[in-house]
Amino acid sequence: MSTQLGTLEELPADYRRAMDEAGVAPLWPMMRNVLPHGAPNPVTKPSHWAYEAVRPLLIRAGELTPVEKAERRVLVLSDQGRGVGAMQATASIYLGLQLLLPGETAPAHVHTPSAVRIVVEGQGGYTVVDGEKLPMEEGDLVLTPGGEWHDHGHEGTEPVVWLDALDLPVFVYLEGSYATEGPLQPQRNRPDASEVEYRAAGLAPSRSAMRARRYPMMRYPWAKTEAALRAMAAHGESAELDFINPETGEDVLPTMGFTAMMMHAGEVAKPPLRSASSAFHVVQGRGHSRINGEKIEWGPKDTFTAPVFAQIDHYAEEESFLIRIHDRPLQDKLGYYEERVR
Ligand code: GTQ
Repeated sequence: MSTQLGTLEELPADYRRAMDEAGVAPLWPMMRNVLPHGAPNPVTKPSHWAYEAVRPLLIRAGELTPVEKAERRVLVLSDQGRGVGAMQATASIYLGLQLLLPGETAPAHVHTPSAVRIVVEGQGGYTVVDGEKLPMEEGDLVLTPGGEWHDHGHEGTEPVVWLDALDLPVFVYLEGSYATEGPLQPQRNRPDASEVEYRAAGLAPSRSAMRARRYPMMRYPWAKTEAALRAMAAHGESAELDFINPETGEDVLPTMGFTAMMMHAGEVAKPPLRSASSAFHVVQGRGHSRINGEKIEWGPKDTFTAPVFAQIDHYAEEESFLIRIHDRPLQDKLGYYEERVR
């Protein structure tokens, strides 16, 4: 039913020159580029980063570039559809692997984009957010929401690596991305809120005594996440839990959402087609996924991505735990998040 739209070549040369000079262009030859029929036409391609391939390069970065010369010592995971150097893993999600060596600190700064760290390996790392010292253990999710000061440190003896997920591409696109630098923060002498204030599901600090913070919980310890997934999956098939703000029940950040998934060995998961893009980080386990027909074989600590509306089949060859990073919260706010049955 779609009519063939006119092309640029059909138009007389003098008219095209005159439009150029006037700084205008006809919409109709470009219409389907920006408004394709039925579904978007993503630039993003399924991409996969094997941790065993990236880790040696990260360790070498530790030898070549002192943290003082890097501010953040990060290797950026670039979407294959955009090419190496692209600061996008999907249209809206930036991913990087960050290395901190024993005794190092990464200076305090604050920026407009929000970040989440997913700890990949090592012990003794920590992030200070708005004065609160957050320990970083493998699989932990640590938030540094936009507008909150944060610095990183390392009190252990082996390298610490984490995966950074930022909504940086959105802020760059909006010409809203910038940072301010400052001195390392004094640390509050108390355990983080996940340990003392929101330790048990269904309990929160008494309303009479508290001034609710916008981001009340900054760390989601993996030990608790894994225990919750195991309890759920013990009574059925695969389990998936959303990470939420314990005060509002909403997503942990304005633009990015996170889930924890558990699949039993031999299990297959076929989620609906989603308008959100996604990245998967393998906390533990091994398997493969077919993303739009492309096979990605994944192992522990690997990361892979799927474009919007991708057909995704996961096969767990071993018991597997994945963290899914997605941009549904942003799409919800823009009013177009959608799922399609397959
Ligand atoms: O740790 O604050 O991967 O500001 C990119 C930008 C990490 C960070 C990144 C950042 C950070």
